[in-house]
This record gives sequence, structure tokens and C-alpha cells, in this order.
Amino acid sequence: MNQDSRIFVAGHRGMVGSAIVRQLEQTGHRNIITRTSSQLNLMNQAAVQQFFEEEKPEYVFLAAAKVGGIQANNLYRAEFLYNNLMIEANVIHAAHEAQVKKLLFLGSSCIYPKFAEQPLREESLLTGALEPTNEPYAIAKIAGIKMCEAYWDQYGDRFISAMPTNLYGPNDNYDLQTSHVLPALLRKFHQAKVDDLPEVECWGSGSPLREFLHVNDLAEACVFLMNEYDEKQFVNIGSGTDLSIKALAEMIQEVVGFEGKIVWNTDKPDGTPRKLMDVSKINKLGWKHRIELRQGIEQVYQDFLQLQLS
Ligand code: GFB
Repeated sequence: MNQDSRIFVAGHRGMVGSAIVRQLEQTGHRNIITRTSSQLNLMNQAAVQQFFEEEKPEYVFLAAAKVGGIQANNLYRAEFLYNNLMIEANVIHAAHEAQVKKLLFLGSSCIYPKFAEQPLREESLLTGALEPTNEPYAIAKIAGIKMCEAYWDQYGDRFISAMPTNLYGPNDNYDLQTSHVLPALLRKFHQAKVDDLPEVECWGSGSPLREFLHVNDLAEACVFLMNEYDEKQFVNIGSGTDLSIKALAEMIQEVVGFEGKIVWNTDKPDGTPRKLMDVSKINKLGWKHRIELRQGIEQVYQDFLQLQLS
């Protein structure tokens, strides 16, 4: 990409898309194309085709998706499958027709089998059954990876994919029913502190292990891959270390300064027991995360407090 390349960021209002736009702006890109969902419905094939014909983007970051935490994935199974399949199919095919120079598709660590060997190597894809709570989302994301690979094989399109681990950062979703664990716990602990409550309820047993990456790090990795990486095989993006949900809850509790108790509601699902990415491939390519978890949580809590004030 050069400074004047026409770059379409699909999903620029989401946590990932907005971080990619910030990263592109910081690195001097002047021709970033965005559309809100009311301006362009990515599930509408004709509208997407027309948009690509008219705008002729040269590069595409496909960060648009229906996303959510464990409960949203489990409840809205049809929407997670249908919406994500439609978005991917429309954007990837239209990018092909419009002769886009390069496209980067964003997947998720939930594409790996529930009991895959840890840390999760790229080669483990499709070697076993998926975690049931997010199977529809994972199937849609696997379809997106396979589309990029198939278009690479059949047409020679430079369509690549990146698999981020669990993400957090600015523009996250703080709705307690649909969010991921990190923003949910920040909000719960903050509210409990403000209301002087004796305890906070967390979901599951607290024993699952998760890896977290700040979305600014992810955005840097995506721009890096767009510039430097030209292979069909998708690439994991993560920090390379994980911790238990219990340890995460204690860290957030400390950052927020909540002094009450944590109780675990085991009626809620745990999900995958462990989801740690093997990040040796992207590390060897020359990228490594910069923001450590504790520092990232402190930053995000400050953003959260700002949002509360405004
Ligand atoms: O982040 P999370 O919703 O999704 O949950 P997954 C991670 C773990 O945190 C689970 C526990 O074991 C939850 O039971 N947890 C504890 C909580 N308290 C809470 C809470 O208040 N809210 C939430 N949401 N969780 C998602 C997938 O899996 O990860 C998606 O469903 C996607 O497909 C995403 O891949 C990255 O890490 O389990």
C-alpha cells in the first residue's frame, strides 16, 4: 500500500475496524474508504457489487462481522452464521470481480477444534470438533478463510486471512448480555464499586484459560500483514500468553478498585477450556504485540470512565 492507495475498511465503526482506520491514518494513508451499515448493507449482494464497481478500492480490510461473547454466540446462532456468511461471500466475491490488489479477512481463534493441541498452530484447523457455544460463528469464519484460499488457488487473488485471539480495546461492546468477558467484567466491577455492592457475579467456573490482545496491537499486525505477507496460509495474531478467567477477574477487580467478593455462576457456560494462540509464525515474520494486559486494562478503564462522563 502507498499513501494514496484506495483502502476500504469494512466495519469501520466496530472495535477492530476503527482500530485499523486509526492505524492507517497514523501511518499516513490518505485515501481510506468507509461506509456505515445504513449507507451500505454488506449483506446485500447487489449493493456490495455496485459499491466495488463505483469505488474501485485497491485494498480491503474485511473487519465487518456480527460478533459477541459466549452468550450472544450461543443464543443468536442463526444470525451469527447467516450474517457472517453473507458479509464474507459478498465482500470477497465483489473484491475479486473488482480486481482488488489485496484483501485481508479477519477470523477468530474459535475456528480451532475445542480440544486442539495448545498453543493453537495454524495447521490444527479442521482437525476436530468445534466448541458448541460458538460453532455457527466458527463455521462462518472457516468459510471465510476457505474462500480466501480458494480465490487464491483458482484466480491468483492475493486474499489473506488473520486469526486474532480474544480482543479488547476502545469501541468495545459493554452490553452485559452480548459482550465478551473483559468489557463485561470492567463494567460489572465498576458498577458494583459505585453502588457499594458486596459481590460481583461472574459466569462459569473461572477455570477456562484465555489470551487477550489489545485491538491497537491487532490493527498494527493487520497493516503489517497487508504490507509484508504474501502467502495463502492464514496467520494467528495474539500475545502468546494466557491466564484463567479467575485471574483476569482479579486483575480487573484490582484495576477498578472493587473491594467486595467475586461469586461464580456455574449455570453459565465456560466455553472452550483453553484458547492460546501459537504466534511463532507472525513473530518470525517480524511482528510482536506491545501492550501488556494489565497496562491495556488500565487504559481501557480510563476510556470507559470517559464514556461514563460524556
Ligand atoms: O469472552 P467470552 O464471552 O467468550 O467468555 P469466549 C470467556 C469466558 O469468560 C467464558 C467467562 O468462560 C465465560 O463464561 N465469563 C465470566 C464471562 N464472566 C463473564 C461475563 O460477565 N461475560 C462474559 N461474556 N463472559 C467467544 C466466542 O468465546 O470468544 C466467539 O463465543 C469469539 O465466537 C470470541 O471467538 C473471541 O472466549 O468463550
